[in-house]
Amino acid sequence: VATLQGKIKALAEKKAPIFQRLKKEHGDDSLGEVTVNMCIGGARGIKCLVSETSLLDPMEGIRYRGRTLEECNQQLPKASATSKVGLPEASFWLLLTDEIPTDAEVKALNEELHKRATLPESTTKLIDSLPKDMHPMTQLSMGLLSLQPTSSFQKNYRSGTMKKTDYWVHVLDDSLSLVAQISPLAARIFRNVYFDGKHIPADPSLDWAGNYAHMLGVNNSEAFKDITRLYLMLHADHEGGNVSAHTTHLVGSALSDPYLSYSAGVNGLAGPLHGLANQECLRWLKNTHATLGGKEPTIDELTKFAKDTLASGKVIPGFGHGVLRKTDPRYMIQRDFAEANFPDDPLFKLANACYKAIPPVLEATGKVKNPWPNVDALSGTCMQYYNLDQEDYYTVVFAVSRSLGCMSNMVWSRLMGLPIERPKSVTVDWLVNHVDWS
Ligand code: NMX
Ligand code: MLT
Repeated sequence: VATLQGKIKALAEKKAPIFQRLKKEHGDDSLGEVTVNMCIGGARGIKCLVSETSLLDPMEGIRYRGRTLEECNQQLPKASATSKVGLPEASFWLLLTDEIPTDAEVKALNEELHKRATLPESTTKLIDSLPKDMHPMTQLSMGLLSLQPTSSFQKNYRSGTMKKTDYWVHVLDDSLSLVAQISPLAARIFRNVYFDGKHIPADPSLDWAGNYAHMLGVNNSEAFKDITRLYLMLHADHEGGNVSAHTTHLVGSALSDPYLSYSAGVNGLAGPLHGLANQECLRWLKNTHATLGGKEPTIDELTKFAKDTLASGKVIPGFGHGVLRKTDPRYMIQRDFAEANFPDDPLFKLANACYKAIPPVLEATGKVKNPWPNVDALSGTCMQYYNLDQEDYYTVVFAVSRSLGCMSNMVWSRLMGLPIERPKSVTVDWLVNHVDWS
């Protein structure tokens, strides 16, 4: 923790004067106008958030601290000499410090996470008492809330002795614990819902993601551990404006602690237009596969399925994006993994056929700004190949990953002393009175 703290502090000291100069010397510079469509259109394109950890380019995709996901995958330390996947907990270090950690640093981080991973009895009791048909995301959100009394930030704020300049230290402390606890919590929910509460103990010799895969207990192969590592690395962060990151940031800006904030973020991730799309997408693929009697679909057949989905008033899950304007690089990286590991899997073949069939259907609507697949179009397909085919659980895996980005972002928000978030809202009458009707 001391090394991590020292690195974050040193980076913050480098950044602080730049931040202060921006505030003082350029505080009134314009970053563009706000139009009526932006105001009534989900704030799309308005630059009104600072998120230090990553930046999304509509064509190129996300960069973690300036590095593309391909670069992260290459440069981040690996679990073993044979693994080709950058470790997600190493991406947590990168998001926090702007540095690729050494193997020794990741090892130390993993030891720290293992130390903090125990769940209090109050949490295990609560989780074990929840009905099995309660959605796993609801359970995860409740589990995170139940951990809230352990928050160091909350305790220190309450004691009245914590200086504003020390907020981040306690947020970092909580973040490490939350990241450590979320994987056993998520695994416990999985085993309760699908395996009658037969739990698999953690393996402290494993890395954070490998251990999570191990505790899920659906597949003992190294390939399943690797796809879990890849999944958790790819979903970690997507700049600050997506619903889960933005919600976590917004709630945190009121100085709610990391558990309260991330539980709220998880609730946003549970929506079908955001993280839940991976569950919806696999369900869509499975239904299509079953309706076709398991045979390979023609493009014409898939086009008809896609049109039927639109005609029923639903969106086609896994396609489109609020910012991206081409195929999500996270989709492409998962596709490469699938090509290399299970090219003949029927659902992967179906997902590939969808890549050809669906974009023209969406384009033909004349309104969809990005007809290309996003990360959710393939993540479930990868997981089901390794026996994780309980699609209602998929968004929980997304949430385990997104804790890395949301927590890193929260540390930096407190370091920068960002204020409570409070944008201005207006009424439709106000808009009517403020536009030029002539
Ligand atoms: N299927 C059907 N209609 C769509 C789709 C889609 N995949 N994508 C966009 N549209 C519609 C959208 O509903 C809107 O219709 P209307 O004007 O009637 O309300 C219109 O096209 C314009 O939307 P866009 O400006 O292209 O997209 P927006 O930024 O509003 O929304 C998403 C972005 C991601 C919410 C939207 O593309 C969508 O609903 N996709 C399917 C769900 C999905 O895959 N979500 C996961 C996103 C990634 N993640 O992990 O969070
Ligand atoms: C995400 O990873 O959060 C999604 O792609 C949604 C987004 O960026 O808006």
